[in-house]
Amino acid sequence: MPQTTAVTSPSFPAHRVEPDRAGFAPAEDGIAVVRHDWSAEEAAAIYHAPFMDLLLRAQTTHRRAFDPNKVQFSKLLNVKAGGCPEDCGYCSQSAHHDAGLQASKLMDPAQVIEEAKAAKAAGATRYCMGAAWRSPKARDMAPVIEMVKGVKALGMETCMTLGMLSQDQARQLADAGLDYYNHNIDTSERFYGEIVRTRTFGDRLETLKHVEASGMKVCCGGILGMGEQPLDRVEMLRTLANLPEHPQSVPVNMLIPIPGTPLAKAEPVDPISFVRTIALARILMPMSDVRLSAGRSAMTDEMQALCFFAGANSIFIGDTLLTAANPSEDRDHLLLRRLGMERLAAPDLPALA
Ligand code: SAM
Ligand code: DTB
Ligand code: SF4
Repeated sequence: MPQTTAVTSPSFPAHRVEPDRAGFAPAEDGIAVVRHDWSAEEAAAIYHAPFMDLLLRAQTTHRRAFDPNKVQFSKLLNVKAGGCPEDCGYCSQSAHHDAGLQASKLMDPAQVIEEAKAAKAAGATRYCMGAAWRSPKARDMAPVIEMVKGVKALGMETCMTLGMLSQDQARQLADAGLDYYNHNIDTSERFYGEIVRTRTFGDRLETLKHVEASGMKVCCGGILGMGEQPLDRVEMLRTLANLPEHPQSVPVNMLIPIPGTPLAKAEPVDPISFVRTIALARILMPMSDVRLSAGRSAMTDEMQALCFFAGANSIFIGDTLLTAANPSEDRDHLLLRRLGMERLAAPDLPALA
């Protein structure tokens, strides 16, 4: 019998139910069962299940904890572009590749706060600031902390992705009020070395431990379409689901192939396999936000709709991610309107007009 912890959403009464053999409570129990002991066989069986069974199960799981017609909006800002010493094969910002990107210095915090105001006006409830660093230097901490405090003062949730963090740096960011730290494992442990050679999978887990210990929420996911096998997608998600705490936010990116990077000519991922991965993330981590992240510009509306049905409940809004394109505000609003979906409003933000 797998170990389970019953976790309820605010709208459901707290009670404990026995999961079925695959670890799921019957749908009518209205409860999300959070497990940390998924076996490789179980996770692979879910990923490879008949598509209709998989989607129904993912959507049923989703409804136990979330309003299925609401989507959370996050906005990204690259606060320090390019010149990164890491060699991540997908990234336009690595100094190892020639993607033609102009490197920049760390932005002025006042300017970042102005940009955040515009994002809030566009409906974003979370502001995510990224820097192309292996890890922040001591002198970077003061301006970064000023950014966190300024953006939080606008009533937005804050997220940062600055590379590896020491325990002390994680504590400083937590003390400044940073809500989330994004640090992706990107793929399975066995495939990781094919994509990144300047750090290890273990290095990533080490930073995640520091983030978790600091009390910040963890945002951790990966990328599909880098030449990985289905097993790598399953194992990536199983690694996250078997952590002592599930990441509160799980971004699933579809590779944006960037000319000049080693993955510029990677074979695109099959959309059905992408949706399967979203569904698996939702099923393995029933209480976590699953973000349909990079790559939406290359997705059809129908593919995005299937991703929402499979349990994705968050997107990045705005024309630009960090360096690459994202769908326009108009396209996103039209899509959500066609689907009868709405932005998830933060308690202190007005509903979308
Ligand atoms: N330097 C920090 C780090 O790597 O931790 C943060 C920035 S990094 C750009 C954040 C994440 O964006 C990566 O871990 C990867 O998952 C995703 N990403 C980067 N380039 C991408 C691309 N071309 N297509 C899809 N996702 C990408
Ligand atoms: C994540 O998983 N995806 C975001 C965020 N975390 C930082 C970044 C996507 C980057 C896409 C490529 C680019 O804009 O350069
Ligand atoms: Fe640097 Fe992050 Fe890009 Fe890797 S993904 S090269 S660490 S900016």
